[in-house]
Order: sequence, then C-alpha cells, then structure tokens
Amino acid sequence: MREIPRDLIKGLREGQNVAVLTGAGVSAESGVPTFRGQEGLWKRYSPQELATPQAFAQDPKLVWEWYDWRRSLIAPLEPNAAHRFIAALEKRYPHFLLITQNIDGLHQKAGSTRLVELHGNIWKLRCTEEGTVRDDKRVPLPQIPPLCDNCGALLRPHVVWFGEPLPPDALNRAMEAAEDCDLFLVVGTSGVVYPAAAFPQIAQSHKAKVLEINPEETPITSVTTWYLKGKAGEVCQMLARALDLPLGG
Ligand code: BV8
Repeated sequence: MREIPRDLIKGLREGQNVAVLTGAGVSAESGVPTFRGQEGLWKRYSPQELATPQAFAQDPKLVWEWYDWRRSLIAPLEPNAAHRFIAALEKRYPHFLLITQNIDGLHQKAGSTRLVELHGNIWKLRCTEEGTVRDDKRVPLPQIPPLCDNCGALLRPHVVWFGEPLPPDALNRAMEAAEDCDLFLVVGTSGVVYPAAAFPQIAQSHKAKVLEINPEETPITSVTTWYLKGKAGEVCQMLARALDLPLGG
C-alpha cells in the first residue's frame, strides 16, 4: 500500500455519519488468530464441530474447552493501532457506529463506546435455562463446563453460533447505520459470514462511499470506493497521520 488517496482523506475529514465493520483481521496484529487464515482457528477445528448449538448440546465440555482456550489466549492481549484509530474516529463524527463481528472485547479495551457486537462477547456467559447474562473474565474457568450458581444449569458462551439469530437490537442498529452513513469502513473481514457481510453492499447501495482495509481482496472489494491493501494496524497508522489524529497507546 503506497499512499492514501486524497479524496479518501477528504471523505474522512468531512464525513458526518460514519460506520465501521470489523472482523477478526482487525485483531490479528494484537495476536488473536483469525478464523480462515493460514494459522486460522478453523484450520484445526471445523466451525460445525464447535461454533453451533448442536455441537454444544452434543459435547458442552469440548466446546467449552475451545472457548476457555481462546479466552486464555486473548486475556493478555492489547488493542493495536487499528483498534485505537477506530476508537479515535468515533469522537470525530456526530453520527458514528462501530459494528464488530469480533467477540474478543479489544475494541472496548481501546476505548470504543459507540459499538454493537453482532456475534456477542467471549467474556460474557449465559444461563441456558434462565437466559441471564453475566460478565466473567476468569482465566482459566474453574469448572468446565461452568454451571449457573443460581439454578445449576449449564452456562454457555454469550456468542452467536452458526444457525443462531443475531441479537435483534445490534442487527437493527447496524442496518440503520449502514443505510444512513455517508462513509462505511470495512476492516479485516473475509466477508463470508452473513448477515454481517451484507452491510457494505447495503451502505454502498444507499449512498455511502466504502473503504476496505485488508491484505487480501474479498467479496466486498468489488463494492468499495477505495481498497487499501495492507494490515489494519499499519494502514490505520498512516490514516491517523494523514488526519493528524493522535493514536496514543
Ligand atoms: C444466521 C461467533 C439466521 C462465535 C461467529 C449460505 C449462504 C449465506 C449464509 C449462510 C449460508 N449458510 C448458512 C448461512 C448463514 C451463516 C453464514 O453466514 N455461514 C457462512 C459461513 C456461509 N450465518 C449464520 O449462521 C448467522 N446466523 O444467519 O441466523 C437465523 C435467523 C433467524 C432464526 C435462526 C437463524 C450467525 C453467524 C455468526 C457465527 N458466529 N463467531 C465464535 O467466534 O466462536 S462467525 C465468525 O466468523 C466470527 O464472528 C468472525 O468474526 C466471523 C467472520 O469471520 P472474519 O471476522 O471475517 O474472520 P476471517 O478469519 O474469516 O477473515 C479474517 C480477514 O482478516 C481475512 O480477510 C484476512 O485477509 C484479514 N486479515 C488478516 N490479517 C489482517 C487482516 N486484515 C487486516 N489486518 C490484518 N493484519
């Protein structure tokens, strides 16, 4: 990636209503493995084996061992420049929404507050009987699978598995942002998981200009106004410099 197009800088400076969609790639430089990449999580496990309600019903211990391992992997990791750039962006615009597919919580750790988690959060557990949700950052979990201290039922990760509906409020807020924004940034997603992968197209068909940041082209690249080939952390540092946006961190 050589330089930042001037009309992109203009768009970032003058934007009034901005939305950002992120995927596992935005956390890659923090050390979180992506799903489908060379070292991807799915290389060793099949999504159908682990990230489905059927897998959990069949073998809750196996599914929990995978999540407990991912929690222990993520716990010491810090946000990178891409997370910090997106957190800084939210302060610049009257209307802004970060739509993340990630469950690692690194956007919040970087200071993002105006966000929706489409696929839930690995640091929250949900009672399979009562539906109650609680924060739980213990690493490792003292008991696998963890049980509800109120009713004794199984607790599950408060994440969205394949075949499960997305949280309606998050989905509605993301849809509204995609329809209303004038600038839509897509950072670090392979664009294969729906309905999240539909948002760039929705934004583009409503009036927004779309920027994609990814070392590889994706199915989203064809609907973008700008495609910056590169790692999210490196490209976002260049964008921050071009915008005189201090990233700190
Ligand atoms: C639903 C949470 C309906 C759990 C996840 C056929 C066609 C279309 C859709 C479907 C279909 N068959 C089934 C479906 C629906 C299905 C789906 O989309 N399947 C796909 C695989 C075909 N979707 C669902 O099931 C969704 N639910 O549709 O419900 C419904 C309605 C009513 C009632 C009942 C049901 C639920 C989907 C959510 C699944 N949960 N995760 C967990 O994490 O354990 S999905 C998982 O994939 C993560 O959330 C992840 O975020 C998401 C997307 O992956 P990416 O984030 O893009 O990550 P990936 O590794 O793929 O790519 C990384 C990218 O980063 C790459 O492009 C790489 O180049 C780039 N990169 C690498 N390094 C860097 C980088 N970029 C920048 N910088 C770097 N340094």
